[in-house]
Amino acid sequence: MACPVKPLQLHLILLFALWDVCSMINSGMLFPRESSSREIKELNGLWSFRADLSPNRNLGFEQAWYKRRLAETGPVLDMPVPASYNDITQDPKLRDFIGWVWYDREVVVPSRWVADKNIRVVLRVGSAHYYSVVWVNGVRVTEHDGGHLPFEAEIGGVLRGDPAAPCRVTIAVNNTLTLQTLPPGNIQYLNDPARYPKGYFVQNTYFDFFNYAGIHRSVLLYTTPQTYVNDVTVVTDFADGLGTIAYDVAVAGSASSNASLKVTLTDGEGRRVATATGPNGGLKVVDATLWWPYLMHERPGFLYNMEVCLQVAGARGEVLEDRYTLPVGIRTVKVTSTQFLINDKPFYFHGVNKHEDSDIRGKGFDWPLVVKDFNLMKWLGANSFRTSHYPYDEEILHMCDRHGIVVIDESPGVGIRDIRSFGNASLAHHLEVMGELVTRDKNHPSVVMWSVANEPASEMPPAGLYFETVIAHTKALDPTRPVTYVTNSNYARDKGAPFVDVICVNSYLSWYHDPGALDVISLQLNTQFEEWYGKYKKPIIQSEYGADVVPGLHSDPPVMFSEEYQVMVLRSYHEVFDQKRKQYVIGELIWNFADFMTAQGVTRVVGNKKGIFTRQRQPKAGAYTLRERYWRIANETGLLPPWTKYPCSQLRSP
Ligand code: GCB
Repeated sequence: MACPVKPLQLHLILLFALWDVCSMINSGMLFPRESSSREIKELNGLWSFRADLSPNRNLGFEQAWYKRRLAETGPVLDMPVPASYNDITQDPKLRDFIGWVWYDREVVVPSRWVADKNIRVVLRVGSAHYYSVVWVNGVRVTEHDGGHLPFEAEIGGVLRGDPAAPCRVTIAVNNTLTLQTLPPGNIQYLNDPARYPKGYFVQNTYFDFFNYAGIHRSVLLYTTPQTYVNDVTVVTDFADGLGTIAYDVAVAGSASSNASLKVTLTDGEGRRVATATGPNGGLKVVDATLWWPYLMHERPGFLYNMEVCLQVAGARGEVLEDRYTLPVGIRTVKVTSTQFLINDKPFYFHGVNKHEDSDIRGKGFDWPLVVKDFNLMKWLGANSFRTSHYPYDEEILHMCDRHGIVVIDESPGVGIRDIRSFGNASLAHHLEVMGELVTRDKNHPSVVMWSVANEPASEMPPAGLYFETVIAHTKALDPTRPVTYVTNSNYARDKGAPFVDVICVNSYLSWYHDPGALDVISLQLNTQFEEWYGKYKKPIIQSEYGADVVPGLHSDPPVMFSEEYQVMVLRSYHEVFDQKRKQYVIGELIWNFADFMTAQGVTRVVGNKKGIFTRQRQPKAGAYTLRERYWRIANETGLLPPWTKYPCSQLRSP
């Protein structure tokens, strides 16, 4: 039964959700960093693991598996963390498993952390997909709804309860999606006894990537003093060479009202360039070096370090300190009706869409893969990417900050296509997720825009109020960045388009529409742009376009799935981009950077093959086409250091 959203109900929900989100924001989610007052202990490596294969998937809770070592309640597997569990074994049941899986491991905690009552010990999970419950020594310490953002719990109290006990961390993770989760999904029981065994069910999803699950990002313990820097927010600006950093520090803990704060800004060489005192204020930087995107400036990704030093008097009059250092890039972002401006200069997105996806690891974070991908993006001449279709590991955003790669930061709002996913519960959760995302990523200079969703059913009547609310809420959380969602609907029927700052449109001309008809791309793409711009007078990014390629398949004249066909699709799109980027098209993001795994289906040949790189990161012909183009655009529009001038002689034609 459809659940239409009523305006009054919606606004009440919004109020509650806002309150929730604000209290969440106050709780802070600073990236863990070591300092003279903070230590970190990583819990990555091998954990014990068991999938709950019982018919109702609830045996683990019924038998309280969290009360003892997992190995004491049944057979366990070795499971690496971080990693998706799906592709680690040869068992198809585990690859396609839906329900609760259980992880545990014991950790040696330095005795000083437990003995010293001035120390807070925090357990942090970078992300686990989708729903998590966490116990320490059998005590439930937190739970989290959502598969792509961090969560944490202070566990010092539990550890001090029995200082002699080893610290056992148990995490139960459930990948079941509902119409109210982000992304949404639903479980369907197939009850025909002639065709399916008793209790048979499938999980339907409305997105095009494998629903990898498990503990996907680092798990760690970190310490802070009892009165500590809980959050930092910076907003930067500049005028006439003078950079300004407005900062706001949230302090938490018993002595927070007596804390004194000092903020020191240093440059790349460690020279002090500005100082301030108090929980909020401004830093002025004379002759500021701005943060610039890769290929837009000779010195991209410049970061200052902002150290916050908090001091309180201890019980015996001693000074207790907390120090936290935040990298800060000084830059501005603005949008006009035809341009995207970074530091008041037009910025053209020539980039990619990505996925967190690779062989064996699934969506598990992996440094070699991350660094390889950055090298490939730089090789390609890409200056930007969209975190399609969920927030990525924060380490990736740190890389973007340092390398000047510009990011459109997307929420996991992908596949909102069922009318029931526009109801109040979904909306409240979407607002909460935007709160978590903005709290985590607000200080990254590389993040220039929020994307609240990908290809929702934005033509459905509730979509207008729904997205007006989500977008207004996101802007309230962060008034400094534009907000968009990515659409594939029709320009005239799209209910949310009036509320976005930038139109992001996906289209697969000569692929899903008019398959094989390369000759219609130019006309249809031109019409697409003119209609969207004519109606909304907002700058447009072609946020997806592309074609599947089975690597090594050749055909001339080109046919679908051959390397030549992908090249022709790209070239046909590029001709139109080149006309329209003189007017209001502000970017092009290829779908996709690399091949990635999907659910099985008749249109997917072991996953989606629209990558310009294979899943193993080898270039297809389209990669060379794109490389030639991106470097040419960069050479035309950027101010490149001499070593990056693209040597055209090295171009290889497909
Ligand atoms: C889209 C989706 C993306 C898909 C892609 C495709 O529009 O946004 O998630 O993977 O099309 O290849 O079908």
